[in-house]
Amino acid sequence: MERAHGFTLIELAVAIFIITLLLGGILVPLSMQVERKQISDTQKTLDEIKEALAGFAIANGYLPCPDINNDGLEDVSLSGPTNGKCSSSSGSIAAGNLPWQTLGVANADVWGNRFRYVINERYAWRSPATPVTLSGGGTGVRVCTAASSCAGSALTSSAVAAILSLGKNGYGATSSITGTTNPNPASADEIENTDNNRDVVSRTITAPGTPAGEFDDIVTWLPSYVLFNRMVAAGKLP
Ligand SMILES: [Ca+2]
Ligand SMILES: [Ca+2]
Repeated sequence: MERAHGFTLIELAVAIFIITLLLGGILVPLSMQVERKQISDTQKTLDEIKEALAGFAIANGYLPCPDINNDGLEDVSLSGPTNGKCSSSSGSIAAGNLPWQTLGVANADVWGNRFRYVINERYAWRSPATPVTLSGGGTGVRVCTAASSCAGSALTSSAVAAILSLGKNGYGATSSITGTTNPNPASADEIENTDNNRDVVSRTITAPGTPAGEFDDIVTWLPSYVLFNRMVAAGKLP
């Protein structure tokens, strides 16, 4: 009598084990690929926003103020001693969310959170009539690679503005979906990017629990000389 050929239980178990290993090998890089795409899409959007900011300055002679009430429109003080200055002004810096509607750009990053916007407030003044001058002025936005030594690791100390996505974890960001603020960040470098002062951290992404601490913010900035160049080319400066 001939025995029917087929898989024994052990053979089946081995086959399933191998298939599981193969699937795992495919699926992990896939999720990594999606994340990489989300990050590069965000960088592209940040570059577009930077172009829109330069265009806004060419059209108006000043940059927009941050949005602080989540309606997408810049918030400018229209009376009193701060008349014509940003509502979010603190010292020489104004910080809040990107006024996406004022600029006509994306209203959120790929994770559904508003972009943050930190500006040397001098460039957003409505008075004097020409706040952007070749001599600059005020205290610039400082971009560095570590909050603990921002002066010593500065990439620039004179940026006109910085635009940030608070990354996949979105800590400290305003959610475009709920309109509320997400949980606050825990690491020093991510806290630096939500604390409304002139310092902004831009560095490589690191996971929670690593020596450098959790960091997934994506940052770009508008250097003063790039803005001057655009405005001179457009005949709006000097
Ligand atoms: Ca607003
Ligand atoms: Ca900061």
